[in-house]
Amino acid sequence: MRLSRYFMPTLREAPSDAQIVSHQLMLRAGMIRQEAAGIYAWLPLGLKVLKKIEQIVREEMDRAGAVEVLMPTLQLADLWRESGRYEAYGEEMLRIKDRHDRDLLYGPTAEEVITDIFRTYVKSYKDLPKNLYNIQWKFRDERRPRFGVMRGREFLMKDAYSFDIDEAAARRAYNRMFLAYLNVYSRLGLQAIPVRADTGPIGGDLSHEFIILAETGESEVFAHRDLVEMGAPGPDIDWDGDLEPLVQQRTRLYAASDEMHDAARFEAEAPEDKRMTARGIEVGHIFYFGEKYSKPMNAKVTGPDGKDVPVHMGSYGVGVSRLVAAIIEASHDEAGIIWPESVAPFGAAVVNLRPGEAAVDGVADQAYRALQGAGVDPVLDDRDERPGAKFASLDLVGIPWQLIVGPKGVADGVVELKRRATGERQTLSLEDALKVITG
Ligand code: 5CA
Repeated sequence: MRLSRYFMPTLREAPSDAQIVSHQLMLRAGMIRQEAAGIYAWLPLGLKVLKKIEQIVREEMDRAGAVEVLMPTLQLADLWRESGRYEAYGEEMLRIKDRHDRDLLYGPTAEEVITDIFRTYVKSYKDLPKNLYNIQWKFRDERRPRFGVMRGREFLMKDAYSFDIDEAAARRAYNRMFLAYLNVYSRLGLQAIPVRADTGPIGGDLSHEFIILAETGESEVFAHRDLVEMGAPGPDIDWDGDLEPLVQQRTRLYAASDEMHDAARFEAEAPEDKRMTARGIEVGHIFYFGEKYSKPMNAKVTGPDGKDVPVHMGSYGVGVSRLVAAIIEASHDEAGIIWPESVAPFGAAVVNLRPGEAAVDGVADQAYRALQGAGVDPVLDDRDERPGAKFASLDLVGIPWQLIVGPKGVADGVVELKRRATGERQTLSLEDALKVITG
C-alpha cells in the first residue's frame, strides 16, 4: 500500500471528549470515527487491526474444536419470549418493528438464536459435543457508552455456544474455551487473568471473566500474584484429553471480580505479599448455565437410554472490538501506539524521505517489493511531507518497523532501520535491514 493513495486521516490533537488514552490514540491515528454515541465507523487502519484480532480469535476457536457460523444481527422477539428473556432484558435491548408489525431486536447476544438452530437439527447424544461460534456485531443500548470502542453500543463480539449431554461433558467444553481464551490473549501480546465472575443476565452458576490489567479499566480485580504471572498453556495441548489439571492450576489460586470478591477468603488464600488489587478491562467472559435455555426452548436430545433430555449449554464471549482499545491501553508511549506484531496494521513502513528523486525512489521501491514478497504487508510512505511529519505519524499509528531511505544513505549504500517499540535505530545495508525485519 502506498500511503499517498491510502486513507489514514491522522489528527495532531485528540478531541477533548476522549478521556482515556486508547480512545485518544484511536481517533488521532484515524482508526475510527464516531457516527453516534457508542456507534463507530471503522476507518482503514482500525479495520485492519480489527480483522487481525478477529482472525486470531477464529484460529484459536477452530483449534479448540469450535465451528464457525454467522447469525443475523436482527433477531425475532418471539424466540426471546420462549426463553423468557424478552421482557427481562430491559432497556439495553434495542427493539424494532418491521413493516408487518413484527417485533424484532438487534441482538445483544445470541443464546436464543443458536439454541433454535441447534434444536432444529440435533436430536441425538451421538451428535454431541457441539460448539458453534460466530463473530458478529452486537447492540446493547448502554446507559453510558464511553471510552470509544471500549464500551460501545454497537460492538463486535465473538460468541461461542457449547452443547453437551450432561454437566461433566459441558465442563470439558468449558475447560477447552477457558484455555483457548488464554492462548488468544497471549497471541495478542496481552496477559489476561481469569477471575471468578458473576453471571448477570446470561445466567448460570459457573463463570469466569478474563481481565487485562490497566489503570483505566472499569473492573476491579483481586488476585494471587502467581496467577497474574502464569503463562498461557500454548497451542499444543491435547484438546480432546483431560484439561482439568491445566484449568485447576489456574482456578485454585484466588482471583475474583468486585461482585464476587470475598475479603476474608482472599486473606486466607493468598499471603499478603501475593495479594494484588488492581483495575482491569474485561476482554472475555465465559459461562456454564446448564439447562437454562435448553429447557424452556425444548432443545433436547435422545440419550443412550432412549430418553430425551435437555442439553447442557455454555456460552463464551470475547470482546473483539473492545480488544483493539485494550491492546492500546496496554501498549503505547507518548508518541503513540506500539502494536504487537501479531495485530499491527502493517508489518513495516518504508519511509521515502525524497519522493521524486530517482535514486531514492528506486531503493524505496526495491525495499517495499522485497518486504511484500516476504509477506510482511508493508506500507510505502511516499507522501510529499517533511520527514518529521512522516516519522510523527508513523510513530503515532504504531507500525513496528520504519525502514528509512534518504538521499545520503542511498549515496553511501545504506538505509536506517528504526524499531518502534524501543526507538532503537541502526544503519545497515538494505539487505541486512530486510533480514532484521523478516527475522
Ligand atoms: N452471551 C455471553 C457470552 S457469548 C455474553 O454476552 N457475554 S458478555 O456480556 O460478557 O459479553 C462478552 C464480551 O463482550 C465482554 O467480555 C466484553 O469484552 C464485550 N462487551 C460487552 N459489552 C460491550 C460493550 N458495550 N462494548 C464493547 N465490548 C463489550
